[in-house]
Amino acid sequence: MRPATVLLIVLGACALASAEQKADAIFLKRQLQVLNLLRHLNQPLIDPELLVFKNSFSPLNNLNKFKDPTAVKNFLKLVTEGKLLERDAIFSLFDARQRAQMVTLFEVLYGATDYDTFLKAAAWARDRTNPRQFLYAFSVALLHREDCRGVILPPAYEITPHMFLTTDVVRKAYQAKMMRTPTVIPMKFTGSVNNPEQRVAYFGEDIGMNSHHSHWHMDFPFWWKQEYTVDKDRKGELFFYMHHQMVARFDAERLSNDLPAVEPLEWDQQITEGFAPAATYENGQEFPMRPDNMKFCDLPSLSVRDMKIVEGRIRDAIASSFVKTADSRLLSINNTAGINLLGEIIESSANSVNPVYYGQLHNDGHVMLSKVTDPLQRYGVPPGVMEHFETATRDPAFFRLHKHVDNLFKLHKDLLLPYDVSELDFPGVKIEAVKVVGSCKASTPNQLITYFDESHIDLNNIVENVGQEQPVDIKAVVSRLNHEPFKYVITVNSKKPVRGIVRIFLAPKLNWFGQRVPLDVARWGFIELDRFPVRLASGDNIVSRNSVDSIITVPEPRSFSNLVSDVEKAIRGEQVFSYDKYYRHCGFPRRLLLPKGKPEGMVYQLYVVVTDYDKDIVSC
Ligand SMILES: *[C@@H]1O[C@H](CO)[C@@H](O)[C@H](O)[C@H]1NC(C)=O
Ligand SMILES: [Cu+2]
Repeated sequence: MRPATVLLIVLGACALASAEQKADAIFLKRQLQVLNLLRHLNQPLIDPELLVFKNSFSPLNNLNKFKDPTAVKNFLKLVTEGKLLERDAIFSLFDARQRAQMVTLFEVLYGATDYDTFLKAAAWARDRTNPRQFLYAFSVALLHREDCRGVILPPAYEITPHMFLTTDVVRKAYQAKMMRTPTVIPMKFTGSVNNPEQRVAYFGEDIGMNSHHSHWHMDFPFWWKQEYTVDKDRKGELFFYMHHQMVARFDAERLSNDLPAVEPLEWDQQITEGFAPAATYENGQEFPMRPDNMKFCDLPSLSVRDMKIVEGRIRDAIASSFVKTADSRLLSINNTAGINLLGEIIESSANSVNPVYYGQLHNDGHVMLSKVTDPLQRYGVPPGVMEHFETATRDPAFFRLHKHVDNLFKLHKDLLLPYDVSELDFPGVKIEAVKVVGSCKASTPNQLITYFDESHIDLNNIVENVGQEQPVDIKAVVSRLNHEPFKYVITVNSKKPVRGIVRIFLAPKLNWFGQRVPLDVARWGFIELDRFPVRLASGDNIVSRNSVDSIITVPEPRSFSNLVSDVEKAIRGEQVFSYDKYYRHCGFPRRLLLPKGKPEGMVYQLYVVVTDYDKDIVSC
């Protein structure tokens, strides 16, 4: 094996300090205010306290309470001159003008010097801004403010359910609301058995997966500026790694359904698979359908030729192992930092060393796909699902685009000199045995069980509320992949007491043709299941780790209405509300940790590595 692409990233280390604490009155109040602010986003505020802020707060009279008074003035100018995106328009992060407006609002909110100003400014801005534009700026600010640590954002699919649900469900929810009848509405995956791609729709359309993807892009915004105090270490590398894992997982789900690995998209070939989202934007415009076999088309300001030219330059950089900076310097990417430079360039993020020259291949790829059905805007068709991070993974073309992007990273990785043994070896430490054990007593060792079960989506936010009337309990129910919890039992022998990092990976044992492939080929498709530190004593150690503790995943989020009622009960002193300042919001849905497999069983290989903690650890 050429271990050239074994990744050494230690993100989990930061999460180790986590500890739950009991929420005090201040925290509870903040949590409730945030929930009230995000409720019925498309309707004007109704919470009396927030209404006061909305009507009486004057950003101009409080300029000294913002780190960036210019941002405040600029945003105010947009508001007073009526230049902001209309409330009922469709906000797109990929639209430079709409994004610039959002970033200005983000800078206002993020730069508020204390929590009160942050909240007042948010309440003031909320009804003056496009709801999703506001939501994105507010969420990113909240996730990055010290004084909001631990505050929980409700699940994305319950704040803006239109972005996650199909039209039929939305319509039934409206009916139920009008009749004031509590209702549970079943949601089906789009498409039909006539389309083989539909077999993996449960993955691409999983609400948790879509939320995760959009959350990741809020934690690592491509527009993040270096002047913001939070440093996004190795953001470009993480862009590669997160999407690489998504593609590997998609391919594992495909194999579980007898589908071959996803093919990369190419700019001058037909997009074989169409996609019909069967969904409607909040403003009533339908997400467009893309028929089978469409070709990429030139957009008014972006041509297919541009895409190929920019990609050619990226390929040149990879092959020559240098990138050209905007001020005409050459930077080597033939080193461990190269993947980060390349990631920033390909995404492209504000950190790209040369956005003019290398373009924004990934972002523009999303736009090329989202606008392919009406490229010249002859029919005023709104953008497709690929335009938004919270809807993109529904479309099989998302994975095809990301396979294409992933292959560029692979080209680069394959050109790196392999690590030598001394870089990866952990002398004196040896893994003697590994097994996985199901949580259920009757389970067979090394056999893991997956199944589908139901998950509920709280639809209270989907329909307008009239005055202060009691909400009607309306839910959607979706079928989602899940698995029985299990644990890894790893026997590690050590010659002396040491600390190690354990990494666990999984991949299907056979490819689509039923062949075993060499580990060096298979490694690119391995899914990371967990990564954690261990203390090893001398002699044999039994390392036992529960699947639910995986740092790759997060548990099911609390629903919007449960969050509200839990906080309200805690405020009244009826129950304790615990929170964790270091809670890691971002993670793959726990339910999707394992690929589906097959009813008759499917063989996977588990790959476990222990490396030297002291060499791996990144202090943060
Ligand atoms: C990358 O650097 C190594 C030495 O560290 C060298 O052997 C190799 O040829 C370089 N590769 C390229 C493509 O320059
Ligand atoms: Cu993405």
